[in-house]
Amino acid sequence: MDTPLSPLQTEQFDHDGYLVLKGMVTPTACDLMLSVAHEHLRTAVAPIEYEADVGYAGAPASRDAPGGKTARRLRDAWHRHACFRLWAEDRRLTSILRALFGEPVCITLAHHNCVMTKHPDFGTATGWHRDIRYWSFDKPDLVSVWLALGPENAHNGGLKVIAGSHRFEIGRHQLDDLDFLRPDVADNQPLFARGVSLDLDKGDVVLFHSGLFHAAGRNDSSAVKTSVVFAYHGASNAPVAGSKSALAGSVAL
Ligand SMILES: O=C(O)CCC(=O)C(=O)O
Repeated sequence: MDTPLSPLQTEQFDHDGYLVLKGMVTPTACDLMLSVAHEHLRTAVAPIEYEADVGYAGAPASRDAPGGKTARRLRDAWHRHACFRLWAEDRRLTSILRALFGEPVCITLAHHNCVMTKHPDFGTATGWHRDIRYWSFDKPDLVSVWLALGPENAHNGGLKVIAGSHRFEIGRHQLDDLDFLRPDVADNQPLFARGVSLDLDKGDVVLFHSGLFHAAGRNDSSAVKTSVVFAYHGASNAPVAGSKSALAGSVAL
């Protein structure tokens, strides 16, 4: 694709730190990914990260507690099934990322690389954070790619974002030990007030910069919410030697 994004879309991504691409993935491709995810959830195909492992507020205390085996992430989507890999290396997507990074791109096999689920029971909310907390790279400059396999909104725990927050200077006192924005800090209140919920339909894709603050609520619907999430970096942006990002490896696309 010669011009994968319009100048306006490129400007939106730079300015807001995120960009929604409506209907990028066909319902057929989404349904295949959904059916594989459901089967892997049903038969508990490893590796799985459970709500109890994530340990967010309200999560079951252990895997043996009620709801402790509620899946949060079907990890390693890249190796899990070809349908996820096909999406991760979709030429339309990689040309967009190449244009945004201004160089060839790699996918990191460290966080995210997963199918993310949010269950009505025991699925927990996620506080405001920047995804860069998951990785160690020379530059804090990755892009997460979130594919909605069904509707996502404020009711079922969809993403909320603070536009432009990838450029905000944040003081250490605003963050907790895990780099979440502290709900009790006065300086954070104007940031929270700027948060908006994204309304996504099946096949919609959100690209967001690893510096963008985002969060998500609980799932108050009756259906599991399922999304596929990968992250990418420019080929010249190397993982820090010895870090989890380096150990997990990246694949050049
Ligand atoms: O679905 C959620 O709760 C938010 C997920 C998220 O932002 C993350 O895991 O980094």
